[in-house]
Amino acid sequence: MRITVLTLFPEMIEPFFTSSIMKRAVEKGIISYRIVDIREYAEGVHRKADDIPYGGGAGMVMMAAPVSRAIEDSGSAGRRIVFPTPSGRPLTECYAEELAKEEELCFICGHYEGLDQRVIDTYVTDEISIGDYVLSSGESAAVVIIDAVYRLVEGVITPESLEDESFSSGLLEYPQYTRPERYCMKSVPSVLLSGHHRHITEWRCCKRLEKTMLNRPDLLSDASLSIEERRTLLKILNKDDKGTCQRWTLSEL
Ligand code: 6GU
Repeated sequence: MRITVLTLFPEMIEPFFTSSIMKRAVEKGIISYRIVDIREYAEGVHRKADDIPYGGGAGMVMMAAPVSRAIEDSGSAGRRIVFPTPSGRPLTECYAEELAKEEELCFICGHYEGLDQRVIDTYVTDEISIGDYVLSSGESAAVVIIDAVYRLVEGVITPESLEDESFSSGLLEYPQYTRPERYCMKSVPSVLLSGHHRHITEWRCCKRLEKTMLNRPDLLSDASLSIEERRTLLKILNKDDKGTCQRWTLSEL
């Protein structure tokens, strides 16, 4: 996958591509990237890339011309072009999977109050929001979107790592532990030391349901739960599968 990032602040983007798993993906040749400084396409001695909004209001708007020139010059016109914005379509794992199929992705990082709508109308294929809050810059949102997408590209991480994780089944992840067995008076749950694979699977299933119920109850209605998972969920909810209340304690989980 080839990733192009258009930005007024290249120094905010570069470290992401030269660190950790992304660094390895770039070295392996699975991902290639290009960071384009929009200011290089701005005119005048001051290389002005933003101006006041028509109709009044606070803040500055990124000008159409420098951004358009950067898009055209990078050969991204007509490709999938993402504009991270709080007023975009919400990013989900499913959306990330769709973007991961692309050979080429371009990101325009907005700053100030926004980007001239004519650039969006002409070039942008995807306006994406990463959540219901406002960030001061599009760069951090672009990095979040790129991270969610590139890791799904074949060869970046092992298929086993993707299999069990949050959202892939519609549920959140179970807790993980590593050595030592005791740390600060806290022990690793004994089931994980038992070597009993069925019990471990059941415990993890239970924890995923419990965590999802506590942190993201909205996900449960959409998750396709097996009969066994439904039974476990009912048990967590303190009921048996006939809806009768049972006595149950936290330590059983
Ligand atoms: Cl994509 N950009 C900005 N600036 N703020 C956001 C966002 C994006 N998504 C949520 N908040």
